[in-house]
Amino acid sequence: MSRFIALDGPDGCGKSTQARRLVEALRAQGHSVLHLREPGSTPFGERLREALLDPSVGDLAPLTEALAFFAARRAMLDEEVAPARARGEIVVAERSFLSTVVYQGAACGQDGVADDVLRWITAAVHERCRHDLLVVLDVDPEIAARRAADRNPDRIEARGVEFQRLVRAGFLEVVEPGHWASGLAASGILRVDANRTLDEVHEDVLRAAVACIGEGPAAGRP
Ligand code: T5A
Repeated sequence: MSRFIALDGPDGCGKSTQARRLVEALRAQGHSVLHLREPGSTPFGERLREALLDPSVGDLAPLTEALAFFAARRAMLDEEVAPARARGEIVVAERSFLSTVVYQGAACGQDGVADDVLRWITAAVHERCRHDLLVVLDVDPEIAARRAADRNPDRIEARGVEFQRLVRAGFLEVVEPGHWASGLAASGILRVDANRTLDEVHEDVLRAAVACIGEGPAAGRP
């Protein structure tokens, strides 16, 4: 039975590592799983990713960034997610629209893209293809920065730990029950404490994914 699951959270929360482990665990259980990342996973999306993360591109207005992330997202939904769902596969993606809501919205304060604009574009981009489960890996920015200390920061990571504090606060807002974003994922949005060991985080992520896969199909879902 097809499911669309995304792992999201601040920079360095461990989502790439956890996505890899989740994909391996689900495949070991016999599921057919497609592993994607945002932005990216299509030729168009990977080109946009290169531009969006390139420090030499410099500053962009939050709306400019948001539209580019949404463009890459829609291409991924059309070219990768929808066909995989039609084949009955499970899709595990790194990041989701929550990142745009947080990074280009809440974390930019007064300059951020207005919430009602983000809500409208999200609904339009996901009109035919929605998530089943969104997992937010919540991490202390200092811990995340230490984990990623040996890497060269990309254009967005270069905004530093203060920006990551705003990003974390933004993710904590979207996981609140009643936030409009949870209405776009059939099994809702789950916060997982990602300050713990890799194994502890993996256990929670896998449990949530297995529960989501075990739930009956939602109306209209393949
Ligand atoms: N962005 C993205 C937006 O602004 N808007 C959007 O709409 C979207 C989609 C690219 C950037 O774009 C922004 C957000 C980002 O700034 P990205 O490639 O996902 O997105 O960038 P990062 O989040 O920076 O990805 P990273 O690969 O750097 O971080 P991960 O995936 O969170 O972390 P991971 O798994 O690579 O782990 C980092 C290190 O920590 C260790 C790992 O082994 C690794 O060495 N680690 C742990 N160590 C101990 N305990 C744990 N629990 C650990 N978890 C991980």
